[in-house]
Amino acid sequence: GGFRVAIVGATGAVGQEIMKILLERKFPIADLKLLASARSEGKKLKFGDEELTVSEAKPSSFSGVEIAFFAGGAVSKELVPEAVARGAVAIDNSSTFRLEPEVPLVVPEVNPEDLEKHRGIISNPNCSTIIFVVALKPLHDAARVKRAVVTTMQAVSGAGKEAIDELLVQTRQVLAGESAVPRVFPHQIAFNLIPHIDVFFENGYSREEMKLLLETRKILHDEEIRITATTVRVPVLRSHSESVNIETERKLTSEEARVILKEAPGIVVQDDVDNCQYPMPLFTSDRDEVYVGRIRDDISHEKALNFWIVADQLRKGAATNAVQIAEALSKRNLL
Ligand code: 2RA
Repeated sequence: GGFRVAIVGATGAVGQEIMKILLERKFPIADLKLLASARSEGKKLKFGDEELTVSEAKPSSFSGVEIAFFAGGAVSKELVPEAVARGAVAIDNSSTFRLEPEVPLVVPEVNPEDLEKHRGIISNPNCSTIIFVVALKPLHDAARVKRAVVTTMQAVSGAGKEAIDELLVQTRQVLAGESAVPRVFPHQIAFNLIPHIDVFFENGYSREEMKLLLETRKILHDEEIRITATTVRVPVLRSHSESVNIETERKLTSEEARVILKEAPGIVVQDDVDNCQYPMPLFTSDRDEVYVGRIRDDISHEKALNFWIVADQLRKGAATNAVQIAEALSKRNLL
């Protein structure tokens, strides 16, 4: 038994994580095709006790494929429709189709029912959106969130393998008293913070900041919710962190919110400041849950709360969510 699976972008940070998660979660695979750009043709990658050879991703690569994971990037625009035309269901981590009306944008703990209406493509939300909506959804259901103010601190892994290497190399350069040369980011990232992820629009917001607003509205099916975001690149390797303030329709105390979050799917509450217990990237990396802490009433507003979210960007922020979508599709006989 098992599915005939393809991974496009298998050699990148997210593609490698998808392979790891498929094994870890024992997703049933009859055949796995590793696809990437021409320059990766012939590369050998380990998959459990097998060694698989990467081939160049082309339209013909998808013949016979049932599930095609797209790790992200511009290649999705051309190849996702080719995969679907050949009968595959495409789970796409790129932003290409996320806001298309007929494409479900899904976090399985939040809006699994949206999978029912897929027509071949399911989009994985942006990493900072995924971890945000996992924590927001239970509070939104309980007290209706009217507005959220979010500041993210995003690990370099969000910008891929080269970015991870860049942070490590620059850190060594600085410690060795050499000048750190920025290549992936607009400035040196080691020992720095860069409030600039993706391109800026006329309204002064970056595409990353607008994704949080537009994707959250689609996932929660709530076009009223107001969100203003600031997304920042920080010298952390794997996990994204988010400082959140929400204003709710019905007053929600921090005690009530803590109980709700403790019971919500995919969330671990780490909130005991007297014992220095709160979510931190060093702790959450290589885990799948969304960690929430620093839950407290907003002393400046009678119907608002602050909390702090941290989760592994490569796992729940990308690969784990994509594999969970495949599991949910299989369980609902939607493949
Ligand atoms: C980033 N969210 O962090 C984007 C893509 N993963 O760079």
